[in-house]
Amino acid sequence: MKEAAELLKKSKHAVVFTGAGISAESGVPTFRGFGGLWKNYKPEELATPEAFSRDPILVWQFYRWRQEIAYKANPNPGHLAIAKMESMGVVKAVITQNVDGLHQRAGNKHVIELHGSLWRLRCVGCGAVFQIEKPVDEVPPRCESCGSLLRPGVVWFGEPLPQREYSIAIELMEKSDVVLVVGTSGLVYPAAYLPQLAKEKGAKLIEVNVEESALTPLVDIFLKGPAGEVLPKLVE
Ligand code: BJW
Ligand code: ZN
Repeated sequence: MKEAAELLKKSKHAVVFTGAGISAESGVPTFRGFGGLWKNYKPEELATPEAFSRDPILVWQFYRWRQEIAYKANPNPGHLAIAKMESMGVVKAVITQNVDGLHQRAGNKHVIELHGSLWRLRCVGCGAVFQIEKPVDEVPPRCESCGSLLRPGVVWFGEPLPQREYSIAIELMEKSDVVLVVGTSGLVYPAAYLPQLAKEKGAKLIEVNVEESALTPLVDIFLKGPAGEVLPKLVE
């Protein structure tokens, strides 16, 4: 813990890379593991473009439920510690796989959303993008300008990551000297490739997780425990 805190303090360009585990203590379910969404729901029936064409109402019921959970949730001490690291100038950016918007609500200004957001909708007809603040009222929602279906602005399996976000993330990782990896299984690509890239470019990796992940063999320091307990200790 002390060593990790020192590394962060001395860093010139530290970046945080987060997954669903950072929001677990806010009551937002993770995907894999205990209580994970993919234990009870099949990703191929809910989180692919094919699923959406087949049954947009079913897919939207799932995402409206996820919006409701995220809407009621609040940033936890883990999110707040990361926000403090950014305001102190220790952390330059947060690269997240999460779609819940909790890093922004915690106060982080520089957040790269690799897998999109629950709070953006995109028209499948005209491509218009709508920013929302609350869960959708009706499912499926429709486009104000052309009447086509709106889809959740998230990245489904088989879809490319948003180009701009992905290239900013690569640049940040290449520049980083310390990467703090929090609450991700490291199983989903190409996102999981980013900490590996930083490592190849010479960065030190610190991981916070309740259990070992696919990225653990790569890291220099592994801090075992819930993000909401470990991260506040790092900024003390
Ligand atoms: C705690 C904690 C606490 C718990 N404190 N820790 C290479 C190899 C094999 C397969 C592929 C490959 N490259 C691509 C693929 C295919 C696929 C993929 O990766 N599949 C694997 C699963 C096998 N990838 C894709 O399809 C990607 N697209 C793509 O490759 O496109 C190519 C293409 C190019 C050009 C044209 C067309 C196509 C897209 C992947 C999109 C992933 N989307 C999802 C859903 C987003 C929308 C939604 O939210 O519904 O993103 S899937 C889901 O997984 C979500 C997450 O962001 C992502 C990562 O999960 P995460 O965050 O790591 O969560 P968990 O649940 O896995 O782990 C939680 C962790 O927290 C655990 O470790 C716990 O221990 C820990 N934890 N409590 C700290 N309190
Ligand atoms: Zn439209």
